[in-house]
Amino acid sequence: LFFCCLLPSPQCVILSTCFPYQYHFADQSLTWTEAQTYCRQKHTDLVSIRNSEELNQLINTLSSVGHSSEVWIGLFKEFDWKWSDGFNGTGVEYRNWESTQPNNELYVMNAGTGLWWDNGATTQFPCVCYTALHFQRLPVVLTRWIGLRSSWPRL
Ligand SMILES: [Ca+2]
Repeated sequence: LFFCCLLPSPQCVILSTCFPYQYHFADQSLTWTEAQTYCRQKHTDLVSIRNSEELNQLINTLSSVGHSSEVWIGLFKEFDWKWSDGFNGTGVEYRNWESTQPNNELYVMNAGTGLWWDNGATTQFPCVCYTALHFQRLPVVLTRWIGLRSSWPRL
């Protein structure tokens, strides 16, 4: 789980565990490029997966809607593997290939097992999109309490 730090300051506290993205399952058969267009219109983009937590969240999202087979994710090949949303930070190299994959195709599908397969441009699957969640600020009372505590003298 991610620890969400709500105040980017020395007084930052870890309030709770949470997950920074909301995943949306789109139950219609689309090619990867159609799925990308759909996700960009309806949400933020096709989902990026950068670690096992996010992969688990993807699988949980699918099981919560009773879907246990293939979905497109945001990974595609343009010389190198890239994420549809342009993500290029920590975890950009995370992969969960099935042992025989990739085999020189362009677009990546997450199977019901959580393993990844590359596929061609005409293959159709449902997809998973995401939106980033925006966390609310700390309540004023809690912010004040943190401010007070930081002014306590050292013992
Ligand atoms: Ca393949």
